[in-house]
Amino acid sequence: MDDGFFGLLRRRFERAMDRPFLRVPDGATVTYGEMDERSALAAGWLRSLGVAAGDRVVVQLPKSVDGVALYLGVLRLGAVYVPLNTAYTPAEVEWFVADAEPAAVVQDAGSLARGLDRSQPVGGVLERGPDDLAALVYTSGTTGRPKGAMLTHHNLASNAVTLQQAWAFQSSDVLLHALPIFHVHGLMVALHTAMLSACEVIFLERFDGREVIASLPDATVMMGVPTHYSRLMTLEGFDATACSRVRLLISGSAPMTAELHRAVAGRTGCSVLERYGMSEALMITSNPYDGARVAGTVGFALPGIEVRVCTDDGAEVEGRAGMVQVRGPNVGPGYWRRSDATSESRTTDGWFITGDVGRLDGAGRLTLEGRATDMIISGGLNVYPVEIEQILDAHPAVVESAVVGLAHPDLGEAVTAFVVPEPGTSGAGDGLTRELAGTLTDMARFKHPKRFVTVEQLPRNAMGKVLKAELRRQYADLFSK
Ligand code: MLC
Repeated sequence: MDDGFFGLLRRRFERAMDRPFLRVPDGATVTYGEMDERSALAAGWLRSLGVAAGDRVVVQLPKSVDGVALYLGVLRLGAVYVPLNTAYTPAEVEWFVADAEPAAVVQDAGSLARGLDRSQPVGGVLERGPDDLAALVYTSGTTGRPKGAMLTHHNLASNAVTLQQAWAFQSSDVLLHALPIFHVHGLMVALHTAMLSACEVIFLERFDGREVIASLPDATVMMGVPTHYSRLMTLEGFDATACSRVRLLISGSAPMTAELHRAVAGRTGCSVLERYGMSEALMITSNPYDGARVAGTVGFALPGIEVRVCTDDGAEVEGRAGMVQVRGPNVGPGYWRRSDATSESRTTDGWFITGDVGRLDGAGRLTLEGRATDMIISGGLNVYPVEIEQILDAHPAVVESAVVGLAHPDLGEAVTAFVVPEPGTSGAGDGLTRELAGTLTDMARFKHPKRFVTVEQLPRNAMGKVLKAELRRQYADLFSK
């Protein structure tokens, strides 16, 4: 037993109590010492609500300093953090709560602030073993039923230490943070690395291109999804002068096109460092800090982590496309209460099957080439077509539907629904579209199709399987017109 991931952070904080941690938009700064105290209050508040070690705490809150304190309070108490996208609807949250069976659900920032102000701090750090759960991060699945990816204290700690070293984080860094903190990227890549370095974080409530550009001159590092960079490219002021202190622009959560990579370098003088990861395995590969960052590739396996590419029959290949598999201290123990999904995601010799298709070159550099599943990544958020198709197909005016991701200049991929209306359906146009959009109200807005296209039939192969690749090819320019 040891004191887990929070213990590791705490030992770092102890040497940095007076140092600034979060700089918030009104200019105020929260020091590491203040955050330490606030997290002790959060642990006390949770304890007063009956939360004990091992219990899940579901959190759906706007990004805030108290939200960070709550996360650290959960870890400090040895409980399990379950972050939810603020866009999830009450019906979606209900599902997650039923699955996670939490001891507490925190959705109200006001109650959290009052709770912290009144609680008795828990100053110590509860003992935790490396294999104890620290977080459950929900991801949807190919069946449309979300799964909670389990992450242990050891997963979090090992990945944070690896990233801090790989990206040369120092206490003198200033990280520009405009990501949400309910996902791995904003929480476990950005904040963990910063906290482990005890550096300062410019903590923006959300991504706003102008605000980011106004903050850039103080920053040494920024992390974002490709959509953040493509939005910055549409604005004046995203240039080498704004980036004069920046030593590192990092991109992840979705593929960055080689074109965008080159455009950012041309404007700012910074070669974006693209890295690759996922909720189930945190960060897996990264382009080098020292060395060529090759546009369109996600770099090399991080130290201590192994990546291989295998064909369907399990043969390991180099220079050819296959399924990307990973093994290492970053890989979580599986899906919460889903031993079926856990074993499906492992090879018999214990590697985690990512679901991404990629190619390794002779030097070990990975290029991603697609996905084995039809998952869509829209603006850095994963969307599973089946979830939407099931609802559309249930509508009486719909024979069948197919949801695909089409290239989109802002979102990377945009959710697009192809719908075959029942013969004789009068409004196979706007009327039907409005009606169908209305059936999706229990689903977070970011998953809603950006476009509905009515078609007479869906393309199929000889086996009757819908050819989504064919739809993607035929309608490739839908969003660029
Ligand atoms: C918002 N909207 C989206 C969307 N985000 N639609 C599709 N895809 C998205 N990603 C929609 C809203 O539903 C709303 O629609 C409208 O856009 C305006 O909402 P908003 O909240 O004002 O949007 P905006 O602030 O512009 O957000 C866009 C964004 C944001 C790209 C800045 O989505 C974002 O920060 N994405 C990053 C996600 C992230 O952190 N991913 C990491 C996953 S971890 P309407 O119809 O209601 O008007 C992971 C592992 C790893 O993948 O390796 O990192």
